Amino acid sequence: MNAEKLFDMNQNVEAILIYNEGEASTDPSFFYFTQLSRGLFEGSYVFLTRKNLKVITSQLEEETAKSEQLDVIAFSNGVERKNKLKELTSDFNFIGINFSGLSHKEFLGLRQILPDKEFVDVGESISNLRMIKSEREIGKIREAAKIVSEVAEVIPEKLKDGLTENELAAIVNFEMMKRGASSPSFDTIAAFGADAAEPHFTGGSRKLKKGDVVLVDFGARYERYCSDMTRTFFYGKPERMMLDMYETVLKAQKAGIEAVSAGINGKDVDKEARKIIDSSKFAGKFIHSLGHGVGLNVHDHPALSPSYDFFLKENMVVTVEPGVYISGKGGVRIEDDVVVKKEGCEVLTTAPKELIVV
Ligand SMILES: [Mn+2]
Repeated sequence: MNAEKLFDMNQNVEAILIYNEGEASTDPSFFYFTQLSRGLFEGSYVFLTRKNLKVITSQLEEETAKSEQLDVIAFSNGVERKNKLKELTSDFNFIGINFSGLSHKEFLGLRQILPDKEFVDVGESISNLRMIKSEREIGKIREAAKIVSEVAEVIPEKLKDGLTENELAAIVNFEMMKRGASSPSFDTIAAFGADAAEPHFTGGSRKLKKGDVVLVDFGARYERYCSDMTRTFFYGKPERMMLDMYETVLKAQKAGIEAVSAGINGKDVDKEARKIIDSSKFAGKFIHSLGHGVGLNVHDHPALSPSYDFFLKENMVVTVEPGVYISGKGGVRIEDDVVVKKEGCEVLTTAPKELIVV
């Protein structure tokens, strides 16, 4: 996928070798190029030239790779693996690798197997490629987004006195997997009352009680692609201030979505949302960036942030997620995933956003 573009960006590189070490150091770029939706592919390589893509993997996963119409070279032991690598690279001197996708130990190992090669870092080019999604990738994110949107609609009916934050997170995870997610795309955040004032709150034993705000930030993984969405509910009648907070964040979120379009700088999108919060009584309480890219990683490039100078391009997928947080009281965040279009954007996470008081 897009290998030619990658070679255009790195004229001196003759071939590219991406290594997926496995649990300790997974390189999502391996899955970007192969689009393999099943399997672990520990200790596997993808080898790219301008015209060809080959997967080098153990016999254990040979069939999985072949079932997705990939050109596969299988090895049965470490010696065979080394020999295959030597053979494949024998005509090339300059080999691109992803410096940030490979542990130092593996790099030293690679240098030992291929001592006469020059290794060039193509990591940044890969991350630039990965920002712009193909139709196939958008299809996977769309499905991951559909799952979370459906789950958001059943959250209100699950809320009851005494439910703990961890229990709600478990329910959300179960509901996502029931609808086809392979896993959550990150640890689900379920925060009640004052805990919602902490944007990255995890691991909660607080019990739900009337008057609490309920903030749920969750994502599904579908064929390795992620969604990421936040909805905020109220359990019982909230304080006036919390209702104002909700209204302000929703207005800012809509302004952010309104501003997303190809050719617009991410920091200007951030500014459109931020000025609504900063001109309200919640000025200064929006303490993080407006959004980030989503793809094989849940926090992918680019960022929508006051300090990130970057122009959006068609088919990037980004989140729009303003929030307001008041220590001791709680917080509100509303987050959607959107695909950048030539004009405007398409919202993938379609769960309702109007105020819900259970
Ligand atoms: Mn997010």
